[in-house]
Amino acid sequence: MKACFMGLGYIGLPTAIIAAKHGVDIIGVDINPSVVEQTNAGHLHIIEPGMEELLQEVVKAGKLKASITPEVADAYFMVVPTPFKGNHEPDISYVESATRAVLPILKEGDLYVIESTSPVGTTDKMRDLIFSIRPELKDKIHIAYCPERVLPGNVIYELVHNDRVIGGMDNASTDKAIAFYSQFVKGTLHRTNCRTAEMCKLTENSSRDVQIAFANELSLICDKANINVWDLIQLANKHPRVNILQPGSGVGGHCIAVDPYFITADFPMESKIIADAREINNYKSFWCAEKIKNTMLQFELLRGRKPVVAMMGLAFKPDIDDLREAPAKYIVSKVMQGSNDGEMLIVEPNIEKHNVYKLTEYREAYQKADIVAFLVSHSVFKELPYDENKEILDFSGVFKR
Ligand code: SAJ
Repeated sequence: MKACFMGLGYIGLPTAIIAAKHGVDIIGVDINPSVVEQTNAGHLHIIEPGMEELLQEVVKAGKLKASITPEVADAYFMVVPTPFKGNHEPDISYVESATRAVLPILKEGDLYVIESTSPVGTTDKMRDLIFSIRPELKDKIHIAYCPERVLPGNVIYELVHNDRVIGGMDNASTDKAIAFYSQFVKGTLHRTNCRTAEMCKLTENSSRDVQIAFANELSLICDKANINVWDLIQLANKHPRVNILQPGSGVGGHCIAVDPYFITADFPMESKIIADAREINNYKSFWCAEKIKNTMLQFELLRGRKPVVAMMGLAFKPDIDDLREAPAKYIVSKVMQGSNDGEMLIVEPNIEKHNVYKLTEYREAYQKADIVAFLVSHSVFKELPYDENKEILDFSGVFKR
């Protein structure tokens, strides 16, 4: 079995590596020559614990080879980004160009799968594209949509153990895709059609976004009502059918803050809660920035000097070094914009250097600061002693009980 993975990013590369480890011969394709070069040299260009060792193993064994052009295979996987355009409209142009790149080499009996998070109807569109250019392949190839579900940081485990949803264009396509994934997935492979599988991925991440928005909304209410939101949620969650998530400084990353827009763009009249949740989660970051700025002003008014402010955390969630689409980065830049309100200490214990900010060691920053804003609840922050002499803005629940 030979498989060609189009896209060697955060999902394509780990999936290709795990499939190779389970005996599939892999051609990994990326348009970025540096990614191809690094992959062939056994250097993992993404951040994922334990994955580089596996990459080196499969490259050495000759099971995985990276290239800038696709090669003839038995199965093709589109694992490329689907960002959004200016008005939060999904952009499927990378899926389309990856599909066009494999089109000339597709042959009877092949499997074509889209894994990229995609708006409903994308697989139908790509099927139409394939058959418009290669009409002789009609009913002769297998087409399916199979979204990934892995949590960054825990990919090695989740790629193998999570259940997956597989939506074929027809039963034979679903069978063929299930046969491929069952080579390395131990979780259950659930059968459905393409449109349901596409919507399922969007639903999973929108569901989490809506639940986080509920927690963030509660945090705004509690701030006004002078109630500790962390205590409140803990108590409410003692109810057997209540399970509220945690508020924070906003929702970041490249999935949950993006995918709901793929629903709201296509179904604007029907997706009120999903759209509101996006707004609430975005607003939460703005609110945090305003809260820090106001606390700085108050400090100066009361103490007659400018405060030292510690901004704790830059990553998009706890205990990772991934800063992509991080609310904390937005908050730091918003607070610093046009502000000469004192000394700013920027902290991110999971990275050594940042290309824009000078980083301060977290204990030193905490000790020096008058105002401490916890933007991410990294585990190391939880070991700091609560200091009542400081203004502590605990947006991410570092000191929650
Ligand atoms: N967050 C909160 N409060 C919470 C939980 C999370 O504010 O209670 C914030 C985080 O700090 C972060 C953001 O939400 O900024 C997203 O973090 P996350 O851990 O919820 O999710 P991701 O983006 O790392 O991964 C998600 C996962 N989807 C779901 O849990 C439904 C993962 O399984 C998907 O594979 C991934 O998106 C993806 O690639 O789509």
